[in-house]
Amino acid sequence: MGDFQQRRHELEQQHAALLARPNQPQRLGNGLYDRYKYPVLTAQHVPLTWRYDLSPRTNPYLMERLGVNAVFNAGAIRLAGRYLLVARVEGLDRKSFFAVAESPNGVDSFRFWDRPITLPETDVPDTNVYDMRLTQHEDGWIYGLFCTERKDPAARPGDESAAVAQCGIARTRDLVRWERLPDLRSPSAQQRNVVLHPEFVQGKYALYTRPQDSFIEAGAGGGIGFGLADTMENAVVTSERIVHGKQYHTVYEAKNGQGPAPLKTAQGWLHLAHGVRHTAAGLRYVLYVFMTDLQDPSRVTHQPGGYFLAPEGEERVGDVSNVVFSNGWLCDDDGTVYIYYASSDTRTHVATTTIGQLLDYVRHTPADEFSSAASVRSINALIDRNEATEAARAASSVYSANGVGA
Ligand code: M1P
Repeated sequence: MGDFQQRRHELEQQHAALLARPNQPQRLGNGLYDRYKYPVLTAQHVPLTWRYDLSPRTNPYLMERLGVNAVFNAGAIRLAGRYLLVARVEGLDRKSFFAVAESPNGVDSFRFWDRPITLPETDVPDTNVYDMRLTQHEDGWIYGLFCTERKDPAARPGDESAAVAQCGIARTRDLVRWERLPDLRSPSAQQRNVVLHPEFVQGKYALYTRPQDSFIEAGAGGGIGFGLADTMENAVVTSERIVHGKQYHTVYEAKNGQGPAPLKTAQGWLHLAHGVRHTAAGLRYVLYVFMTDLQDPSRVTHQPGGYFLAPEGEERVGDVSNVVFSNGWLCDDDGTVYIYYASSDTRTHVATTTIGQLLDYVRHTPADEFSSAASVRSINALIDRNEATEAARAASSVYSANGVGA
């Protein structure tokens, strides 16, 4: 076999082995969820045909021609029994695009469909698109809401980083053919992390928003907002109300944003969100969970203190280090929940839990009471309860050791 054919063979073998690699839950987690050993999607999962020119005539060195930098921030949906992710694939040129990857079980063997999504553009073409949230809406459509980024037309000459972020909207029935709708209009200068609620609220489309004053800073109006729109075909939110705001000395002090569309349970809507805080090493992104009222999904009913999931080990390092971010989760009929989260804007992971565990977590985890003294009171209350439990256990073992009650 010539060098070209040998190299091609080895690349194909390596790619096939990666896609076939079984994943396993890590042992003895925190009881909230099981993290899995391997990322479910990385740049190396992207098909060779997207990256290499496979002709020995035009690519005699078998070079990667269109390399991929990262695969992260994936929307998720269960469709006709399939586990599907709409991943953010970022090329070496820094442009992101969307691509569907499918798995038979939700935790491994994710394989990209043959081609990336061809997303129609609006009259004002996007420079970059990313972070799609998928919502299977009760109107029958699957909506993909994503961030569309364009250079700021008001940027000073020479300022090549000022940008405008808005909420792009597309809809589909099969994730293959997409209809692009006009971008969301809202009272805020910029928007990111906008998510469509799966049901009508007061007969209207309900949107979680994240108003921001500028491209990076959420600014004065930050937080998870909520607004209603009459239609998605020309979506306008005229009034946005902050339902979960940023707050001093919490894991969401700098900014926060709704993750995927919330999951409906008998007790309320479960929400996954990201919170951002300042550190001397830069911003730190973690995930947190809260629950809202079944009838009024904008009313927070339960808010456990602190974070739910934070970057660990190799997750802490990547293009934008110390970040976990999630815009995709899904729930099986048996109540298993698959949380797809990205680490450090580089790769995509899965953690599994159940609706039962999440409900227990939101209902029984103490809230943040916003001071060190209050945290110590919560710990002491827990120790008191544990001592009482231990005392009861010791009394019952003496009781049975004495043969009483046998
Ligand atoms: O780099 C971390 C994340 O930063 C942005 O999120 P937010 O708007 O909340 O700061 C997004 O660009 C996201 O894609 C990215 O993962």
